[in-house]
Amino acid sequence: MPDSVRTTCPYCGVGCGVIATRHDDGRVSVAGDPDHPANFGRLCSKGSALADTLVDAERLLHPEIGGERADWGAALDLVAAKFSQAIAEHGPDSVAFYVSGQILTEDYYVANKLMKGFIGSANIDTNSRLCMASSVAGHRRAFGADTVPGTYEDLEQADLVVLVGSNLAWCHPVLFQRLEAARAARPGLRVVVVDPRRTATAAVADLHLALRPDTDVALFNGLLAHLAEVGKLDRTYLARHTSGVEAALAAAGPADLRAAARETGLAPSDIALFYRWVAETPRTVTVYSQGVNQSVTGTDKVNAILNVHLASGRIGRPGCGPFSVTGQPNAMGGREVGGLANMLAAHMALENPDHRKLVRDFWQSPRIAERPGLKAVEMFQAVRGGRIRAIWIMATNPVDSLPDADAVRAGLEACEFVVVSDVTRRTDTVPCAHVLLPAAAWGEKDGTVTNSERRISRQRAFRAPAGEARPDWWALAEVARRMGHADAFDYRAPVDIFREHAALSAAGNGGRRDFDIGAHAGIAAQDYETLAPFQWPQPAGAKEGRARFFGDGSFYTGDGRAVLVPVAYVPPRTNPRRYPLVLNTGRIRDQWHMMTRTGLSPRLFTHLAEPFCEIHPRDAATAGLEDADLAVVESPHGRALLRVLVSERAQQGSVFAPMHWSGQFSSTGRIDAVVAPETDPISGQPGSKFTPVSVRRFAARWYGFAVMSARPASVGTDYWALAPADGGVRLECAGADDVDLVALAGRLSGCDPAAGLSYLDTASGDLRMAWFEGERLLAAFFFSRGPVAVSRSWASGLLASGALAERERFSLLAGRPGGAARDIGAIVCSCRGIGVNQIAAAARGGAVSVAAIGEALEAGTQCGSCRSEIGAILARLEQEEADHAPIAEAV
Ligand SMILES: Nc1nc2c(c(=O)[nH]1)N[C@H]1C(S)=C(S)[C@@H](COP(=O)(O)OP(=O)(O)OC[C@H]3O[C@@H](n4cnc5c(=O)[nH]c(N)nc54)[C@H](O)[C@@H]3O)O[C@H]1N2
Ligand SMILES: Nc1nc2c(c(=O)[nH]1)N[C@H]1C(S)=C(S)[C@@H](COP(=O)(O)OP(=O)(O)OC[C@H]3O[C@@H](n4cnc5c(=O)[nH]c(N)nc54)[C@H](O)[C@@H]3O)O[C@H]1N2
Ligand code: SF4
Ligand SMILES: [Mo]
Repeated sequence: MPDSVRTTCPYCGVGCGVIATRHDDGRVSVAGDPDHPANFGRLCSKGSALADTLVDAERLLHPEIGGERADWGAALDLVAAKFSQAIAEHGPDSVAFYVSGQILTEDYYVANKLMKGFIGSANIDTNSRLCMASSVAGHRRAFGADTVPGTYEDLEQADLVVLVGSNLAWCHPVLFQRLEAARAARPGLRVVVVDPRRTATAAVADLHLALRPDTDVALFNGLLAHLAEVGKLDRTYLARHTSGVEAALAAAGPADLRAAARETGLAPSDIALFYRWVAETPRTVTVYSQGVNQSVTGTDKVNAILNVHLASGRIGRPGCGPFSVTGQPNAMGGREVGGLANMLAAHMALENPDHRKLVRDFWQSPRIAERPGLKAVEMFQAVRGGRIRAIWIMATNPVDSLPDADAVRAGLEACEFVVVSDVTRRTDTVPCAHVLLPAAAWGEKDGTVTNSERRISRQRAFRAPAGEARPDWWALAEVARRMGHADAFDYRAPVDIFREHAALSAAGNGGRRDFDIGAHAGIAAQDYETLAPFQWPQPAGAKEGRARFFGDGSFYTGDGRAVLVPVAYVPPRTNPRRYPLVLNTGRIRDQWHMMTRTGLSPRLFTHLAEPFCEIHPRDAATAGLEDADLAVVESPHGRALLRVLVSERAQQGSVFAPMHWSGQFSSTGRIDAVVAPETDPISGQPGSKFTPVSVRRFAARWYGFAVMSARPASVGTDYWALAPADGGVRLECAGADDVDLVALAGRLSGCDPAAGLSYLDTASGDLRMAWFEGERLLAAFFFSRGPVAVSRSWASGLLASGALAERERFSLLAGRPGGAARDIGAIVCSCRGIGVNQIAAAARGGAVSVAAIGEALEAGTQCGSCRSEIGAILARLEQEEADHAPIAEAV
């Protein structure tokens, strides 16, 4: 294998090009690919830590049946037999596949073909149901196809970028960097953020509209009405290329700022400013993400946004258009192969008999699914009800990521036959499996992915699969073969599948369907190897892909006109007496979903290392909560125990919790156990951002923080959260009952309680213990009656420091750095490991801008994801300089 391989980042939908280089000592390093048109060499914190995840430690290395090692042949035979048996006894709709936007297009294509064409059911759905389904449904209602019209350059060429329900700075960091670079070059480019929370993205916006949760339709209906009132509708465009404008305007109601302000909770002046900016800016791009999609009114939110763009003719031209950014690396690829239960392959429609015939003829399949299958939430309800008797879960963790997650787990535990394909055994879904199939991971498998701007890029292997891991497409094809479909699944390599997928996209197309990559239908294996990133569509004969759709005003509806869908605003349902707050959930900067991969990188935990809930100071006061307390967040579905972060970033009435903490990293951080399984009636997407909850203080008798050189086999305290650290792990814990803390520390660290150093402050009750092997730290524990006030970065740093001077060893018992040792404070820039205290010191030394901090410390110079936080620290410092107050640890 060559030393350097061009591939694509396996995390977010920006789809950055990555160069992986193997060094002589076997080490792999990664860098951004300067030639990739998504990132031009940039990477974010997660992308640049990819090499840390290439460890075999927790990998699933061979198949297992019933918890015992098995060989591939036996495992595949069993899967085929169990699926065949269920189908024979209970029909094709008694089995299901639940797949993921994190498998490659080739894997996805095979899964969809097997289920829809050969098993004959449409019971294949994907975690994209939790992610993009409302956008898909909205696009199809408006455009007649699931088409993303624009391209990343539009954000750079726009004069106004409106980010709705998108924390772009943390979730699509490289695209955000491109936007920031464009703003720096052209200060006239304005950014508006529509998000109930003051996110890192909102913090740098020209205008932040912190609307009440789920009131977006009121805001955008109001905008449509405003554009009509001030004469900014493009009447020519509307007449030529659209239908439905009158109905949409009627549904939006009269222009009424005060009504919009009442529904959204925003100041009328802020709404007026926003409306004015949109009205006067033809080059407007509206980027939207999960604050829009993950809602019981998600599809209507999408169409309210699309209506504004269609009504003003701002679509399909440079620098303007609606832009749904995708979350997962291959969310788009999954949509292209028809991985959703209500879609057919190649953007064809399951409900269209001509399409069904076309696909069936193309596949030469014995049957074709005739009606939509079960959507994710319904699918797992059917598992629970015993209607699904065999399910194959691939590259997703429904036990953590679906709403009402405890019920999902109970369903899987009761299911007759569960197959899980994953790369790791450390997930909460793995224990539910009867058969475990080890999948080849990023860097070990070949195929293609499509990013948010419809750009198809290659993922390429640069290392041998761990153990007996095999690519997902192979496992699927082997099962298909064993179910009697050998000829149709006779693929030898991913290129065979890609060729077929490309050919199907072109079959009977002739411009009638948006997705057409016919130019690649005959691609040679060698050309697939070197395939450069391209945007679809690229029909047969086209030299290159196309950047934009709809510039010509023709759409994929029956009459070729776009549809403005009338959407009525419906206020969200709450239950203020029992559940006074609304739980909002989402992402943090340095973690990816359930942390199965980012969780392997100590540096990605330096920013935030615990499951938390962000709550407004007034709500905290009402609930009797203080910063760093623990809180029970509860809904009728379940509860979570989380660290409290009191912050004005939260809107009053809302609490925010990250989605990332699974049972692998915490006792009770699984937030989806709390989230309600309410879905959008059109898209079936859950409203993961809106669950009425109660929040109360958890009465802990003791709190602990520890660093240890090895992960304990189990923790078992009421609250705990583990995170890797250089040289070991760090642990937060707490309990409601008094326990023997010395014995607890001994059990967790595996050290003899009598052999360590310890210090008990009888007045405060603080207890500190440390164990050493020679001069090297083995474990240190800090217990306190209240939340433990010890610098986490300092204590964790000592684990990896090797021999400690006597003074440093004793400083552990004092609970703070002694002598010359400096506490760098909480890490802000995880790429360079720069803490808040270092930033503060540099600022006092004269580095008072984000750029100057970058020059002085290199903080914020690699991925740039922390730049808005550095800015916030500088602003706070300036304020505090005035007050002569010391600066606290960030976050
Ligand atoms: N670091 C990181 N990046 C990721 C991922 C990750 O796990 N970690 N996952 C990837 C995936 S799969 C996805 S889907 C994307 C998601 O990317 P985003 O959608 O940007 O991320 P989220 O944090 O889920 O939610 C975005 C925002 O929606 C806001 N919101 C909540 N309710 C409402 C509302 O009613 N209206 C509006 N307007 N906003 C609301 C939330 O406050 C939140 O800030 O991120 C991708 N990128
Ligand atoms: N409350 C709440 N819940 C949410 C969300 C939210 O915002 N709030 N967001 C939702 C969204 S948008 C999404 S996308 C989902 C994400 O949630 P999940 O889909 O559950 O996310 P992951 O934990 O990334 O699961 C991917 C799994 O695939 C494994 N894997 C990685 N590569 C491969 C491979 O090549 N083959 C196989 N077979 N396995 C592989 C990983 O180890 C991991 O276990 O969560 C959803 N749930
Ligand atoms: S922005 Fe970050 S996570 Fe997303 S593709 Fe690029 S490097 Fe990967
Ligand atoms: Mo997602």
